[in-house]
Amino acid sequence: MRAFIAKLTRGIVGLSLALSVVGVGSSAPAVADTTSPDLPDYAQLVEGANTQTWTQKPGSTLTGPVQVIVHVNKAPLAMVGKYWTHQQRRDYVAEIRAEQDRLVPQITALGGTVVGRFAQLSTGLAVTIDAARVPELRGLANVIGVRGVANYSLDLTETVDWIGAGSLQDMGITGVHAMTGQGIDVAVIDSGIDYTHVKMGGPGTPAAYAQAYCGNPAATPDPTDPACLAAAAAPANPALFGPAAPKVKGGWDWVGEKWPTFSSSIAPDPNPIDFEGHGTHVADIIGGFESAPGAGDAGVAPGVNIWAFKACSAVSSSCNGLALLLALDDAMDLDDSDYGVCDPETDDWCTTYDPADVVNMSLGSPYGQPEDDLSHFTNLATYYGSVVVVSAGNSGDRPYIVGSPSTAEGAISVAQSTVPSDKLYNVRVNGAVQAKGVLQPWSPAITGPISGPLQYGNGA
Ligand SMILES: [Ca+2]
Ligand SMILES: [Ca+2]
Ligand SMILES: [Ca+2]
Repeated sequence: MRAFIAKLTRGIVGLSLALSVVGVGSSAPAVADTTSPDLPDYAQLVEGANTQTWTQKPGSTLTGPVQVIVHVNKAPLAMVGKYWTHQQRRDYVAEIRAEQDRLVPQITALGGTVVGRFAQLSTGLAVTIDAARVPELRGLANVIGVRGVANYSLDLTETVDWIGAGSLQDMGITGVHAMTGQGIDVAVIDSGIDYTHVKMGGPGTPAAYAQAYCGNPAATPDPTDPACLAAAAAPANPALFGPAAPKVKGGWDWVGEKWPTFSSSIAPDPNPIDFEGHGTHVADIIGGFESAPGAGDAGVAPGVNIWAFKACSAVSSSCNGLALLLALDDAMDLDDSDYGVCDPETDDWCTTYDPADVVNMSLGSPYGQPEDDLSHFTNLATYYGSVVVVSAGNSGDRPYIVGSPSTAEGAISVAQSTVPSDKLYNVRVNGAVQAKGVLQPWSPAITGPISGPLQYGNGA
């Protein structure tokens, strides 16, 4: 938690500095834009998606620690601040923080622990608390919703040329109009990114990765090695990660290195280096460079800037629900100017309104439900101006299987596609049951009858 607190503290320190400098000239935050037909009143929005969850059932007998988001009746920046000045936004973040600070002792008195705060997509608090106390949490003044935090699992799709991206890249248009995604900021919320990879503009050597992950080019990367854990949580090499890096321009690790295998809680740090691998693969598909000139293996949009927000485990295929929410909130202010990290008046690289142009989440939870905060955050992020792309899932062709948050109204839900070389085989079991089986291009060729024990999904 140390780095997490350090980041919040960094914001708070910056805030107090800016407030002390401004004084007379500061104006009150502008009135919320009420002319938009896209979203209802914020309280309605939260309550409307909150009517059927376990957190509201009066007879719930759940006990034991649960993680929840406590929503406050105050619209987040994504709903009100799109056209505000830097100072208006900073003032509003201070208002949000004050309201959150007012609630903290009340939550603590109920036995809860605050484990995260939001401002961009929610004004609420993430809280760990005994499930039996949730109704009391709901009853606190100015609290409009309490929802459980769900974890998600990683999905992966594999095709670039099949979707026509190669044709766009080959149209021969160069310069600022090149069809490569040049200048577009894409936030990849995933298992982190190996920014030493050659496709991310790094050296592309095992030694460079070992240096980044373990602090020693001769080390064998190992997520149980204390030296690796320390290096993977320390600030990254700015030549490979940050504004001066060739591809991965910034981000944050909202989950840390140990969850869930070696620790039950997240431990955010400033270094989203990937160990699991999924996030690097996804980032490469989105915007990887060619591995060598003329190699022809660039990603869909090799001109984009990539931002690495790590919310999925380094050591399993799970994504932490709270880390996902914190990551999506973080991606709405890429340079953290709303928290005082930079000032558009004095820093020419700093931008008042800079949500990621595109947010990618190749992850989900099957049978997606709307009463889910990641769906709620996704809708607000699209309202704010981001295009949010989420995988539909890898769970096959079944009714209602599509996962959240891809089921959010604002998300672009992307399902796996089969390429033309796929073959469809009928599988007949004892002559009575017939099912369809798909061989992927990488499957071994069938040379004769297949036989073996019949295994059901439930392990029987
Ligand atoms: Ca890390
Ligand atoms: Ca941010
Ligand atoms: Ca900003």
